[in-house]
Amino acid sequence: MENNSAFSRQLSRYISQSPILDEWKTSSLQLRLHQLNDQPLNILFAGPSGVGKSATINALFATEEFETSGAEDEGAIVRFSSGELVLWDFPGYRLEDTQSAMQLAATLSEYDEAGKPLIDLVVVVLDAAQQNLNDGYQLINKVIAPALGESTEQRMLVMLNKVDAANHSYEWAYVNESCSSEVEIWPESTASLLRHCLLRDAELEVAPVSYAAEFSRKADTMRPYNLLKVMNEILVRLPEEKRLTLLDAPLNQRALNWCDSDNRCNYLTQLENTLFDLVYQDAKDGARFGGLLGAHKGKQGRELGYLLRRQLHASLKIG
Ligand SMILES: Nc1nc2c(ncn2[C@@H]2O[C@H](COP(=O)(O)OP(=O)(O)OP(=O)(O)O)[C@@H](O)[C@H]2O)c(=O)[nH]1
Ligand SMILES: [Mg+2]
Repeated sequence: MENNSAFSRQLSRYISQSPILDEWKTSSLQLRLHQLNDQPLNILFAGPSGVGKSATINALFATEEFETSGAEDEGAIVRFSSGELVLWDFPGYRLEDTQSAMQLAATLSEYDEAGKPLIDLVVVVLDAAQQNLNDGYQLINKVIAPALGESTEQRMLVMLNKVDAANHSYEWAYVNESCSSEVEIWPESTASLLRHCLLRDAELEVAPVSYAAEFSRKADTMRPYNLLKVMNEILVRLPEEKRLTLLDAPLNQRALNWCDSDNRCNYLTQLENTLFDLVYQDAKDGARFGGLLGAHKGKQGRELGYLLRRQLHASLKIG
């Protein structure tokens, strides 16, 4: 089935079947996809207990299709693997737990056979609804930043989960099934505070992303909020050659999983652009012309844009 095929495999099939792409373009695109294929990618999720690390992984990916290890032992690191992607779900961090801090620091200091850092990205999840973010803050400041050193800003993403629970006084706007803009007022001020403190204490320029892995509604529906924004933030922090590995893993295809956002930007367009630039070398911002992905590169660029969107939308089960 189309939706279950790995992103790059299906895209490669579309490219070879396209009547519009000429022989030269077809082979250069296939070569590029080949270069991007099978690149190992490790993403580690860390944060205090109960902040929603596992919920975030489950919102992003169809984890039931992943191989799991470590889940049988309580308090152990759980690893989800699919193809070349490994997601590390670290147990909840507590300030006084020096052993788990040492285990995390040691993992972040590991190198692969090629001499590159084993962990490509650390996603720090914090609970925006919590009054006290000290555990999470110290985790960044005392454990992660010292272990990542100069690469901290590139290799760490800070995310504020549970925006739905953070602002207790706001009312869910049911009009058009969309979130009221106040939903982010409290998380946004928390994000600013975190940003200020990390700059002051660790000279780190970090912009936390607010989202909800499980946005709870009054009605019985529950779906994530700002998940495409999260996906973009993860993708742009990965080494270029590893980005396709993320899309090749089975993504969550629950209905409307990717649709709710703060609408400050068209996050789907952003994702399409990043992917287009990755596959069609020398392209910038999706080479859009008249809003059409790839059209600035002529007929063949437009065709790749069309094929890429088709497969991306199938992978996310949208549109
Ligand atoms: N309201 C709300 N609840 C959430 C959200 N995300 C997760 N939760 C709930 O928060 C609780 C903890 O989520 P988990 O994913 O188990 O948290 P965790 O960080 O993996 O916790 P540990 O594995 O114990 O460290 C669960 O009851 C989730 O249903 C969210 O966006 N909004
Ligand atoms: Mg968990």
